[in-house]
Amino acid sequence: MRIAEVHAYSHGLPVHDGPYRMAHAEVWALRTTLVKLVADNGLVGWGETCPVGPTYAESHAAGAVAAISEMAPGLLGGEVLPVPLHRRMNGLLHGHNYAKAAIDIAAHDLLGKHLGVSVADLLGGALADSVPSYYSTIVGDPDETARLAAEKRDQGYPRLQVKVGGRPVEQDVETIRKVWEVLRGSGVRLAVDGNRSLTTRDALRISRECPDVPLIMEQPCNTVEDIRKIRPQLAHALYLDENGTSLDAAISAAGTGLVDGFGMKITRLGGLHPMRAFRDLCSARNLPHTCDDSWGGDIIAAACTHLGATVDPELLEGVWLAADHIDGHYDPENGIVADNGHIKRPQGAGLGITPDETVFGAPVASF
Ligand code: 0XW
Ligand code: MG
Repeated sequence: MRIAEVHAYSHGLPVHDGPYRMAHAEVWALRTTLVKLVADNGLVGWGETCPVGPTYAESHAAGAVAAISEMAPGLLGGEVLPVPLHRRMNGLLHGHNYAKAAIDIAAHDLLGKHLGVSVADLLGGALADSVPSYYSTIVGDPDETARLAAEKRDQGYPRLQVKVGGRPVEQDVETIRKVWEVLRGSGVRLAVDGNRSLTTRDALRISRECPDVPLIMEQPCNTVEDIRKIRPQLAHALYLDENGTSLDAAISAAGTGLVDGFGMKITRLGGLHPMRAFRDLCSARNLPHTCDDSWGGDIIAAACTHLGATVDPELLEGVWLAADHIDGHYDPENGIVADNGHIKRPQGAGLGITPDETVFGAPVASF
């Protein structure tokens, strides 16, 4: 089976309860990029990539379309198999993992449909029919964040991620302490995500002032160097997110004992194929991790869910969905949602969802 056509679509996703606020970003609407691969046998596969604004990572919605357009002519006629596909993509464009990921996901969807197996099967096989999700708050008022924490605890989420940073650290400490008041004893795990924003001074202060709270600190500071500097002084477990920019960076962080786990994004590593290797290296080092993406609709959500289902449940921190902030679904019947804090793995071949492509309008680029 070979690639016969590549189409890119650009679709707006307003944040219906916006803004989604992180330390360095406040987003009201996102632009997602969809890829449709058509094979020479007529089968179709879908992929997606959606940066959460221009300041979260080195990725941009317009850049995704440009990068896909750069690679697409050279992909026509190529096999729909992950190893030759990645070799081709890397020969056509250096970097731009977030754009390559959309093509990689579409190829997995297509290959699964061709073979009559799910994407989870292609990734080695599912260990569960449902995966845990987690809820992520915005950087917000301490009392309001605690109220939300209680609501999400009651909805059955096994994990909560509280965003901090971009304001006086006293407010972050107050927020964490108030949230822990409502989570303590419930079994809900807590992550505190600085999204690169904290000085080493403030990250150390959060750890010192919350010694009794069994939180994990996610990407507190901007660089690996800052994180390495504070690591020996922290009283808490440390996870890397934004700095895990490649498989190479993840291997270094895991192999040198820099971190206790990862928040990981499919698009940051370049797709499901590199995520499979990441999953296995984390398993070898017994490191927990999420299987997320930064934003996006049912296509990226299905990819995260299939991947998450193949992770040792002991090591799966959760699959985050943007669905809570988006109106409607691409697949009107089998849209991906969290129910009771968990997500059912879509059934059927490939990603197991059928997007209504009229939602996306006409392609912005076709090859
Ligand atoms: C909570 N997320 C998975 C969603 C936003 O894109 C940020 C991200 C994170 O953990 O940094
Ligand atoms: Mg994070």
